[in-house]
Amino acid sequence: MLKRNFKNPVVTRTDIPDIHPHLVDVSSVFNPGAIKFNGKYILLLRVQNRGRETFIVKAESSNGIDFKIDNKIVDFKGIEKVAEKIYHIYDARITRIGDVHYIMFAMDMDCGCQLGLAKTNDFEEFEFLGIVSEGDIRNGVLFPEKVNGKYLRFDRPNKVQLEGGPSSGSAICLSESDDLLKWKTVKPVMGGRFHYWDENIGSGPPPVKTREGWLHIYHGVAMHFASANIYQAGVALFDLDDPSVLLFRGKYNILEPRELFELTGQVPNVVFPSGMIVEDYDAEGFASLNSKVLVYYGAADTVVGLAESTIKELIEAAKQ
Ligand code: BMA
Repeated sequence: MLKRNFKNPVVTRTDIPDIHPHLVDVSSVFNPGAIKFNGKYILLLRVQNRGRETFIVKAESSNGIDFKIDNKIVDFKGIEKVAEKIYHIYDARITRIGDVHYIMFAMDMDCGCQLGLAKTNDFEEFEFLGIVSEGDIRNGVLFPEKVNGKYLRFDRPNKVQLEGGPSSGSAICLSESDDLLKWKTVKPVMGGRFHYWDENIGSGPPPVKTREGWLHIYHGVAMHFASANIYQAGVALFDLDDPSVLLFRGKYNILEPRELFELTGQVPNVVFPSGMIVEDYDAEGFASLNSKVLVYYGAADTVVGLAESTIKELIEAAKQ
């Protein structure tokens, strides 16, 4: 039900300039965070080199479709002070709270996957604020405002499926914090639906405030096929005053791998939504019903796709 942009994929490996010594003739670019800042569409891309190392690189556009890629790697100042080895940072999600933009990302470390938090005021300088998780966890997405006096996020604890293999999880949790640094799990708010399209799940882009609730796009993995897991996107609505309450959850996915660039690549059969830009908000800060919505997603862990919808259509899909 999301409509793909006809220029898809909108960012591919050949768009990434060589950034010596880390990024030369890169392998892939996917799972971007997205936000509109000073009228420009910003992506924080996950770029992977041939050593399968990943780096975050910024891209900018004036129309949301044609992106100019920075010729430097995002430097999260202060991250070098982390004593333990960080193998990768990836899958950045961007949330504006007040005038500050926060970036939450996954960090692969020996102790498992952690969530890191950084902030920026201008998308030029980035300050690393710390590791904001304990245990193996991924897909952390901050809410754009405090609710009942607390900062909130959705996150997704990993459960290891195969020894040494990729880990995923089947429950999205709500967590709360007073300072954005120390977090406490409130409770699991949405589980996987065994036998259907979303058996394992994780948050996509950060939740969006609408008159009908917190609108949340997430990814679901169908794991009951013989040779490949299928990653799709779906949508749910959570209560505005108590986001631990799931109001509606679409029965059908809203985007599934169909195009060749989604079906084949490093990891076949993957659409992984990670960035969402809402064009219009009303005077009280709610996303307008008729607002256009741009959803940026990683396709086959290889390229970046763009698909469009409206707030109204997404709410309807959640209620279906
Ligand atoms: C998930 C994460 C994503 C990745 C997806 C598909 O578990 O690792 O970063 O895009 O799998 O491989």
